[in-house]
Amino acid sequence: MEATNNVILITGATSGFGQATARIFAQNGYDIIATGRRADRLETLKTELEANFGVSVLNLCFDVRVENEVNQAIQSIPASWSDRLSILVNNAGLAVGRSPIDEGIVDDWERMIDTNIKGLLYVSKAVIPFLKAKKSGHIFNLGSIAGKEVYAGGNVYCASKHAVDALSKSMRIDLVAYNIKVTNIAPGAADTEFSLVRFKGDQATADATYNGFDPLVAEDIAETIYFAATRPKHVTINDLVIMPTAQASATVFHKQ
Ligand code: NDP
Ligand code: 8X3
Repeated sequence: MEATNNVILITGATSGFGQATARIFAQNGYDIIATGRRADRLETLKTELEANFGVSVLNLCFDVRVENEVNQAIQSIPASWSDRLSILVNNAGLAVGRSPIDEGIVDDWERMIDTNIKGLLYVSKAVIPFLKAKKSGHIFNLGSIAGKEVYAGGNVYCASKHAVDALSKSMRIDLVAYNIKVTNIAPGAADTEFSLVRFKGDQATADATYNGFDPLVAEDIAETIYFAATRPKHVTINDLVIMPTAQASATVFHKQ
């Protein structure tokens, strides 16, 4: 039987926002293209989603920083999937370190710039032709409150998310003639693996990030993406800042 489900491609589906987004779209009948570097996690997710929701999951294991890996992976998508691809979620990203600018580690800077900016560009360039061909589609870019404001030690991460913010605005202009919606999602503090990655496996420091208040959870962002993706054809939600209730800005928290 010919597959008819819409398809969503999510980068960074092995954890956090990406994984929760895969789950909510699968629950609502989308076939999922799940990507990330950790193949074992992709396999576990595929087994779970196919068993629980009766959808199909195509796993693509690649590093968004490596342009030819991105291109090979995207070009390997069978036409029976790419023809139905309607949503791209550019979610893969990370912060590494939180040092004053002069104490920053160059390798950390490069990981953030290569993943958050260049990776998003490589994936977008490879996927957009599928959407353009259909003259419809929806791209979600995971920005951050760090793409709207800056904070001490946030320097390069904030710069990378300001770049995502600018790219969301630019993509919207470049793609409007093709009926392609672009939504920038800018969350505040969310309890995922983000802080564990930022603090290089230091669990105590990662946990301390969320002490004394209720942070966002991955499902809060997944539900928001699903809401924005299911507005009527003539409506685009351009930009959403989503904060924990106890967080008023990048730096102002009400902690108990
Ligand atoms: P997680 O660490 O839980 O998830 C990050 C995901 O990105 C993982 O699936 C990881 O997969 C993937 N990823 C990272 N580097 C690469 C790479 N080089 N190639 C392919 N995939 C990669 O973090 P979140 O879910 O919190 O973060 C998702 C996005 O949301 C990021 O862009 C982050 O900057 C942004 N964000 C997070 C906030 C937070 O407080 N949590 C707030 C605002 C924005 P794998 O390791 O398997 O490759
Ligand atoms: C992640 C949120 O405040 O740590 O983008 O930058 S923050």
